[in-house]
Amino acid sequence: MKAEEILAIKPLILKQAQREFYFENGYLLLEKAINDEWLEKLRATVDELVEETRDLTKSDKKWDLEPDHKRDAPRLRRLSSPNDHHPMFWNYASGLPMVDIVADLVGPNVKFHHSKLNFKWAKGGEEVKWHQDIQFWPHTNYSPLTVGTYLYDCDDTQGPLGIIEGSHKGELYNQYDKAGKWTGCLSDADSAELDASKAVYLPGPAGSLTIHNCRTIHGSKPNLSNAGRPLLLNVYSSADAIPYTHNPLYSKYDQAIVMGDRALWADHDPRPCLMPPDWGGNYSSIFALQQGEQAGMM
Ligand SMILES: O=C(O)CCC(=O)C(=O)O
Repeated sequence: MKAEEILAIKPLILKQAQREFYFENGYLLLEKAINDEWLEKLRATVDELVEETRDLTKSDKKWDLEPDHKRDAPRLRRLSSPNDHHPMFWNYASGLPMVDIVADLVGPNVKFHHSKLNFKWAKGGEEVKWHQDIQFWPHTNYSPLTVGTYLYDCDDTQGPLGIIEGSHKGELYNQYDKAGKWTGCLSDADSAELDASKAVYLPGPAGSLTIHNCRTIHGSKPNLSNAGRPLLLNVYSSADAIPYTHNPLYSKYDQAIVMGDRALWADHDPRPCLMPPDWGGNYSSIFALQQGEQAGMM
């Protein structure tokens, strides 16, 4: 669906001005949109799952560990596809208020794509360099968006999500290096050219949502503070956006309709999209990739 068509439908939960802001700027911050009941359930689920990482010594398809992860001091970068690992996460991602919020931005037929929980552990949680998402998982249109949920308060020192305002209307960048290796981020030269005055960081109290469009340039600084920054990320699209490459974080819920109906017709945006490598089920996480730990990407 086109932005004008979505905006013409009465919103379920967002204010019209918030929807207009999203389409104009490519992002939205909804402070304290999620209540304490949800937060408590999600936090308890995370704590339960983190316990199982104590015996791990290397990253796998589920857990991305920081290099100095230890039994008595876990340091995690990412839990991939949390929705596949505990029903609480999927209840949250496919329930209210989440699906109403997303429907107000992609239209009444909403499809799920993938999820991840980025921890950004205290005292060193790693940087995510400026990048755009859609080159990782191209779709026939640019409706896909990512909703981030701050499970705890996140201030400026904890590496909140940052975005380049309005960049969803600009170009899609080449996320391969000169040797043809996928880097998953803008080159240093391209990053240096970005308009720094358009960089907006999105700290927020627990239960706040960050929403960014799949074309929006975004990233985050390292977390050098004493408190972690678990950010639960869920990706959705309009049902008429059809992926045409392998899902790098494949989920059993990939393509699940969480509101409305499946699309009978694909909607095509004429703007071209850079193709990712053939993931072949090999992707682990953007942290491993950007830190140069992931081999065989081309
Ligand atoms: O966790 C973050 O700060 C950003 C994550 C992100 O951009 C991604 O995983 O694509």
